[in-house]
Amino acid sequence: MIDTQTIERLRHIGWRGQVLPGDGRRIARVVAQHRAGYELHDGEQVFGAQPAGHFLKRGLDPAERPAVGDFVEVEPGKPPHILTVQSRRTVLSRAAAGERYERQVIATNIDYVLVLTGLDGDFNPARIERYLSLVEGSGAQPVVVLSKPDRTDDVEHRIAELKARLPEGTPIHAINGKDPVGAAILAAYLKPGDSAVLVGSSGAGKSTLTNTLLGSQHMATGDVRSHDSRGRHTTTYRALLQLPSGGCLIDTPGMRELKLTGEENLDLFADIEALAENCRFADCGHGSEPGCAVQEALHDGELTPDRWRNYLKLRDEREEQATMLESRLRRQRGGRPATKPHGQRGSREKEGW
Ligand SMILES: Nc1nc2c(ncn2[C@@H]2O[C@H](COP(=O)(O)OP(=O)(O)O)[C@@H](O)[C@H]2O)c(=O)[nH]1
Ligand SMILES: [Mg+2]
Ligand SMILES: [Zn+2]
Repeated sequence: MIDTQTIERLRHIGWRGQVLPGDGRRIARVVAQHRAGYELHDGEQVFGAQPAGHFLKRGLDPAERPAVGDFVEVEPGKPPHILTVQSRRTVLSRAAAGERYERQVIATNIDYVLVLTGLDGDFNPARIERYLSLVEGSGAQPVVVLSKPDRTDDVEHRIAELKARLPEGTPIHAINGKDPVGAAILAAYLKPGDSAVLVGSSGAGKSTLTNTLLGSQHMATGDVRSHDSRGRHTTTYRALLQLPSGGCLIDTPGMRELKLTGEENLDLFADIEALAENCRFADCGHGSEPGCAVQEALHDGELTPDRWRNYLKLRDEREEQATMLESRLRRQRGGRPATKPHGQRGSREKEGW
């Protein structure tokens, strides 16, 4: 169905589709997910909706359920029901903490991932690399945003450190989250129809920056419902917000653990992988072997020990997660569970941040 007005409206909330569904269904975007259901935006108004029964089936990969950022087809009714999730342009996900392998969708249909890190005690290049590894698999572009530049006198040095460490061309901006003039530089990633998601530790300044970007529309962050089913007053948290710039911004709660999903390719460390090709022995363990190109680069200062350690850690984690993902997929296909090729790895180290 072609309905230019509706299509135009949907463009405002980041829809890139061409054809509307028939059958009286409408398209809307998931702006929040609550225990009690979803909040959707159709470019004009926000309304609550329930997932159709097939989304609640046991054994369904949680990553297939509607998530913030999704465009969904909705069947009108009281309440309206989400029937299908339209195919996702990009998906940022992580693996859930814990023993069982489970992918968790952070946000979908996003163009940019704003990786926010405070320039105070929060600053941690290895964690930024972890975020960038997850972003690599998402299809979205990473942007490093350093908040709280007023909390250190080391801004230039830290930017230089990151520039040397991260892939060339990765945008890096230092922005005081409370300063609208400084935050305006992010407009380049929030053009009309664009969507960006803010990720970073709790306390990094995501909500502060979101409010600054919202400017006079500040109040739109919290809608007060007159009553819920119990008659209490509740505040509805909305994750996806339309900004005055025309873009959509998704704020996320701080995530303590950001496990790789196993689908990453770690292009971020391509230079280290290329380096290791130059070791004298094909099976070099990069320890005390003679002719080890890695040890040489570490010795020359070309490779920092911190980045090398982080690479090894992320590489092992990705491998372990990929094995779990593989066996999960095999089980879904009805085959027998795969046994781990590496035997049981004892360590289930938790991130200390
Ligand atoms: N000095 C300074 N404080 C900031 C900045 N950005 C955020 N904050 C403060 O950091 C704290 C946590 O911010 P918040 O936005 O809630 O972080 P979130 O958990 O990532 O959403 C608040 O007290 C903010 O006022 C900044 O650029 N400079
Ligand atoms: Mg917050
Ligand atoms: Zn080596």
